[in-house]
Amino acid sequence: MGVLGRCSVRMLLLLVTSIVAGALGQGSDVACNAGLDLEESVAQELASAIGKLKKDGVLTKDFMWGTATAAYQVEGGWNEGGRVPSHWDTFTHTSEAEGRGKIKNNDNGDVACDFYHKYADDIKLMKSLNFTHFRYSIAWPRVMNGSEKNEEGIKFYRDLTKALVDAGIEPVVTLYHWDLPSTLDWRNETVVDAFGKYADLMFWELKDVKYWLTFNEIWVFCKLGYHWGTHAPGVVSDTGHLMCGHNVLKSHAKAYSIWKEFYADQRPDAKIGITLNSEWRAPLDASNPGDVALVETEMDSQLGWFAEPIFGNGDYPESLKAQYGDDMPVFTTEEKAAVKGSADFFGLNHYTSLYVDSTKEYGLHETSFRNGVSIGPKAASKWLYVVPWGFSRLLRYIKARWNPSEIIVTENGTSDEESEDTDILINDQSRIGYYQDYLSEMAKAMMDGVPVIGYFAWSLLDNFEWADGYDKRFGLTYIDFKDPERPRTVKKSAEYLGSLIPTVKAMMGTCKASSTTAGFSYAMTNETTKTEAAK
Ligand SMILES: *[C@@H]1O[C@H](CO)[C@@H](O)[C@H](O)[C@H]1NC(C)=O
Ligand SMILES: *[C@@H]1O[C@H](CO)[C@@H](O)[C@H](O)[C@H]1NC(C)=O
Ligand SMILES: *[C@@H]1O[C@H](CO)[C@@H](O)[C@H](O)[C@H]1NC(C)=O
Ligand SMILES: *[C@@H]1O[C@H](CO)[C@@H](O)[C@H](O)[C@H]1NC(C)=O
Ligand SMILES: CC(=O)N[C@H]1CO[C@H](CO)[C@@H](O)[C@@H]1O
Repeated sequence: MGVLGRCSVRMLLLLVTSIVAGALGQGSDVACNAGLDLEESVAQELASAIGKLKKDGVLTKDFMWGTATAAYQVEGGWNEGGRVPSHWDTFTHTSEAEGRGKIKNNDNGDVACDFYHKYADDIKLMKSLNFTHFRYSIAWPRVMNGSEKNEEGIKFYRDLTKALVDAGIEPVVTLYHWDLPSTLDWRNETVVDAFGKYADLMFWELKDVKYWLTFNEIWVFCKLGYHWGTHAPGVVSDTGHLMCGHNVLKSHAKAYSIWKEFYADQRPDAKIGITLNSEWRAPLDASNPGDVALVETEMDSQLGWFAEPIFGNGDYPESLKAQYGDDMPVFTTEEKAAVKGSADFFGLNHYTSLYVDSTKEYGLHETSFRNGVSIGPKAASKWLYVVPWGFSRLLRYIKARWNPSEIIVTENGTSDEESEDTDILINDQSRIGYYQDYLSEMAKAMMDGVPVIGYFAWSLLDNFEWADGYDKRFGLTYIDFKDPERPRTVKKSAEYLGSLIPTVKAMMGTCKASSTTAGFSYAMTNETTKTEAAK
């Protein structure tokens, strides 16, 4: 189907041209993007952007190309090897009325992708797809039961980490991707010390890990778990999410200080950060100052809530304090000092964008539609519209507001609806389009100096998609969840990324980097500069 076939022939010609040009010392004379098809031009944009960041000394190692997963979404083995229940087990095992009914088809993660038993094959798969990095999370209830450590669970992560390193794949480890031991509660401050002990244990045990993430998407698990109650532990409350967020920030700062005090000196090439999720927001009407001002407020309510304390001034944004008044938790002076600057890099998960409409009341401010037209084509998940231009806006915004020294895109991807027609799911052309368009926008932001040092596709495997159960498929690999063996079938999008990675590498240095040096401004918050690559 042409996609890969056509590419390889043209790629070969291009490579020969560039090798010859390189040998003649005129590598930069190859006209960037001229005569290239979309796939090649995306690869060339990325090669130029990576080359620029290398030249500027921002990118000191090779660019990180990875896929991402999370323990509860893929592992299964929920009661094996001494693992105790997490609040997701409790939530998915209760009666329909209490929790299970909130999950599509009453699904659960008991078996999931059976990654617990199949990880060795999955590492071979990543290797064949040319990924250099793998992001996975540790299930806290697998490695600790109460305050004791569980050797068998720890051994699983030691073995997994070693198998990756042996295969030449760099591990990137998230400590918390939503599976809290069921005896703990994020609203209760006792969780802070418990998290510190857990983090310390894992730092000690997994000595080969160079990239640590404390938390994944605080906004999602606090808001959905303790405000709307659609995720575990299913708490519906006006202020639960605020307490949750507060204790998570303190737990994060605690883990960071343990790392700095006991590990950082011995492991100078290792880093620790956090992953925050954010949509981009554009004013519904760019000529309405109310809409333009609302962009910042709404960004504060999702990204600024956590990014401002960690990457900014150590405290919550003023707009949040104004909105919540006395309900907003307050940091002590010492806590502020501990939270401020507590990350070596900025992890970002991004999927989609929204409009904000200041003429609507609070709670109805955000919309995916302007005059009845959606902000982009809809994916399967009800919240996910495909808006590539929002990605570069968001990256530029993060640089302009917090200026982190390094950004790692720790998740990005799109979903397909479950279907009986597996051919459609495997021949996933729309996912290829999503990756091409989003990567092209990322490259543009990088050319403008946004320090992106790595990109992780969500996800390696179709998996347990939380409240959507197995109904929404985000994987580069198709899994038949009705088959007890959980067989994997590589999708077209996996082949696309697998061929893109070496193509980008081969194109490095074939083209002169030309920066457009555009910074961020709210004037850019609409789609007028939509890329020519986007279809
Ligand atoms: C916790 O794990 C340890 C080590 O595997 C085991 O000895 C202990 O009995 C476990 N405790 C509980 C409460 O399961
Ligand atoms: C907080 O957790 C501790 C330890 O589990 C418990 O003793 C205490 O009752 C909890 N506090 C609240 C308010 O739930
Ligand atoms: C991975 O890279 C190798 C070497 O460049 C290439 O031969 C192979 O086709 C790539 N894999 C995929 C899935 O494209
Ligand atoms: C988008 O922004 C440009 C420049 O700021 C402005 O001229 C244009 O009217 C805006 N378009 C929409 C649809 O908001
Ligand atoms: C805010 C957001 O987009 N969150 C999504 C991140 O991606 C995962 C994929 O597993 C979704 O579950 C989240 O809803």
